[in-house]
Amino acid sequence: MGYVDYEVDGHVAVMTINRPKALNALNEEVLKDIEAAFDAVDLSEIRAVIVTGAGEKSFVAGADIAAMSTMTKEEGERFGKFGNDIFRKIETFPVPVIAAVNGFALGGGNELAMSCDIRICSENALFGQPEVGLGITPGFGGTQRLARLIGPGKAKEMVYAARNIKADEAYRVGLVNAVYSQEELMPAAKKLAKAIAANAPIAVRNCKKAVNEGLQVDMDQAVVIEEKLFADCFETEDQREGMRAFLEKRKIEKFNNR
Ligand code: DAK
Repeated sequence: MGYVDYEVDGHVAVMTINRPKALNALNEEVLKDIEAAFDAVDLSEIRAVIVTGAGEKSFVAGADIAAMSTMTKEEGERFGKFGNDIFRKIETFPVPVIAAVNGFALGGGNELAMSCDIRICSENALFGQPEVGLGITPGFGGTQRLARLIGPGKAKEMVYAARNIKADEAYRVGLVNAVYSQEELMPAAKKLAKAIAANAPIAVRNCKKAVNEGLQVDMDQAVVIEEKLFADCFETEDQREGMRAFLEKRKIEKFNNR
């Protein structure tokens, strides 16, 4: 995958968007490579994914402005759907996805980070939806996910005023879970990914589904979604082994994803 480096470290996959000349901006090829990287994940082995950007300056500086500059209405609509389908694939990807935001996360970059389950960032990270300054609206879910994550008031301020926020403010408003130095960011992302990967994989996947699907419906329906996903776990070997280990007062050696 030309614009995405893919590495595996145990049960963790690390995807690095690698187009440094354009601060990792998303054109159609980069988006295709991101999709191909997710399609290539071996879900029998991988239990968490980390997405980051190459270099020390930028996670993703947005959708590619040069590529968008000449689009017609129809092309814009197609590009929006293309990106939205990929970001939705990430959002609903069976295993948790962590965005390790190592610099600019603007426009499509912030939208990519928001399609991940968890965001952590470096101190130099900058988040924003600057699209209205370019004469367009956010087009890869920015108006939707930002409002859901940090609340409509703050999201509207950022979107309408094209106001970027630094790492400390992103932490304060809940857009990121933690802020690290550049050097500490990837070790912290891997530590978190490995902590996730050490738990029963089917249970973790079901938790992701429960949170995501439950947020789309009212509480009465949401608890039914949770009940079903909870019940499914009782058909797994990992549930039996996890509970047996507790009762036998021993540490679980390894969950087998069965
Ligand atoms: N697209 C294309 N190239 C970009 C880019 C981008 N988003 N961001 C940076 N680059 C390129 C620059 O053009 C420059 O290329 P050369 O001139 O060297 O060839 C190189 O990366 C380095 O950038 P700078 O020289 O500008 O670096 P600085 O450190 O001075 O500034 C910056 C960094 C991130 C502050 C600045 O580059 C910047 O403001 N970039 C644009 C940020 C931005 O506005 N991002 C949002 C893009 S809009 C939709 C679908 C999607 C979207 C909307 C609608 N539909 C279809 C409905 C999404 C829209 C966006 O994401």
